[in-house]
Amino acid sequence: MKIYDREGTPNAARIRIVLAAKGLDDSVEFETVDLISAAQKQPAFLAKNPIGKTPLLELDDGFILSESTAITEYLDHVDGKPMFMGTTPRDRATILMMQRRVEQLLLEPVDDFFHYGTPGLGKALAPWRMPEWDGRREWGLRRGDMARNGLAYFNRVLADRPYLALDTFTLPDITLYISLIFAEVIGLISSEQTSLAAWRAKVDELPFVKNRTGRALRPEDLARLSG
Ligand SMILES: N[C@@H](CCC(=O)N[C@@H](CS)C(=O)NCC(=O)O)C(=O)O
Repeated sequence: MKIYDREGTPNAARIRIVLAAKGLDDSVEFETVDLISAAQKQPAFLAKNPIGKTPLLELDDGFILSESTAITEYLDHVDGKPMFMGTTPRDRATILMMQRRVEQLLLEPVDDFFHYGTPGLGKALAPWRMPEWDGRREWGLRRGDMARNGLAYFNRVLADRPYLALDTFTLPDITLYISLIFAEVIGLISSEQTSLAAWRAKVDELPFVKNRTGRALRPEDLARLSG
């Protein structure tokens, strides 16, 4: 089994958390994709994922999956003991409902703010993610406002429950966690979000979150992003 991703990126972390929780790290070969040079938009990668995004899972028989939710669904079920996707009809449905909320209200606006409201991943990716058009930056900033509203919403949700969907850590918690890291890096987190901060500190200590592989950006990526 092979995973194509880039160390330290938010969606890579989603899958690496699942792999760590399932004890699958040693069964996986990682192939790093240089997102900053737009390798994910070149024909070799587009042949595997026409959307041109990581992570991507490739099985030994050539079966390919993209989209973190779909990859998580697959990985979570390979041992017949789903930890993140729920088992009863109500739990599964609640997980998917909250998952969609986190993506729509937080992860997607944060991603848009990063790519449209800031220099994003830089010049090589600009033709795909940061093309210049009238109002581009304003739209990015508005998506940043939406992300702030999303943060306020999840802060309220977590004021009186331990995790987003169930009493245990499930798929939408993974998505919220990586969204918080992403939002923090680009300066969207406010000190008023105390429930989120407490929840984040608790999740930081979960062994499969703490011990996941590929936590940090590669030094060369850091240098290119800050240069
Ligand atoms: N909906 C996708 C989002 C994947 C995504 O946005 N991945 C980022 C890395 S964190 C990426 O490949 N960005 C490069 C690009 O947009 O070209 C998923 O759930 O996996």
